[in-house]
Amino acid sequence: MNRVTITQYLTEKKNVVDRAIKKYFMSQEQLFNVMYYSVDGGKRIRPILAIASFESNGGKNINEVLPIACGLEMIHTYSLIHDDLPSMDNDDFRRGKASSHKKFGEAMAILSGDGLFAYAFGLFTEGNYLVNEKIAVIRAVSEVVGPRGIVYGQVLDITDHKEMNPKELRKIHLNKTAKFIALSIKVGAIMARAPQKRIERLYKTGLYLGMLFQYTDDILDVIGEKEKLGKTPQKDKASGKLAAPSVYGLAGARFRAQQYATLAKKRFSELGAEFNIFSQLTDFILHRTF
Ligand code: GRG
Repeated sequence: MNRVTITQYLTEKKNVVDRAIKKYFMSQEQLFNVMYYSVDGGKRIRPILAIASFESNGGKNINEVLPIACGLEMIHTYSLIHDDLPSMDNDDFRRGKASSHKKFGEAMAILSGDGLFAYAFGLFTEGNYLVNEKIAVIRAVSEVVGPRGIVYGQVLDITDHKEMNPKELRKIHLNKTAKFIALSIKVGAIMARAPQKRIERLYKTGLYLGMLFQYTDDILDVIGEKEKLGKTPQKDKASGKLAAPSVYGLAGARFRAQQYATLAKKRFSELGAEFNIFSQLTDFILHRTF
């Protein structure tokens, strides 16, 4: 698949996810409008990874994984809303528009994040099929979106770092980003009833992809454009955050991103031709500009 077709693949899947998500926000309640305001406009990388994994693992009926993919996006969006709050990263701009607290006030922003987090768990249990798989999904999700995953990553991220420490940087990247990316691939495999060994291999390989994702995020923070990114660049240096370019320099960060991509692609290719799409996704993430 060349660059045009991977773009087509991403567009197609994003449209499927966008349509599915919209159906969960038909309520005219103000809270639902506030939640949907933030959910709307993301790249949908995590749900797309879940769907790609489901299909690569032989899953046929996309409707079995779609509610779970949407739930992942809701949890991801909650984390962005809370990350943007004045007490956290304090950012007024997200997904190409005013961030939630800027538009609706801090209290509504916090509550909309809380609402999205809880709403997601309802989606993980939607329908009376694959009940055991859904329990495994909920277990995996709760491990990654809690105090041993993104919440821990956020705690490390807001901590004052006195020195440029590669070990600490790796811990932050792993917890705030890589585990969630790997989780997205894992839940697709669980829902496709993949063998346990492959689910574990996919999770481990997903961690490389997740590290790559955060490296490119850090690099784009230095070289990216606000309009294209849909968020404020040049924030890491301004806020004294530990990020790949501050630890390794821009060239060093690019080199390490390339290494993570190579590792990820090697592992994905070992899984067989059904997983080719993951090598294409890896290249896309390595070269992304938004
Ligand atoms: C639990 C409050 C709380 C936060 C924890 C770590 C974290 C979650 C939030 C920090 C936000 C952040 C910088 C996370 C790193 C992951 C990342 C690169 C997010 C941006 O994801 P994209 O690029 O964004 O997929 P879109 O908007 O396209 O979905």
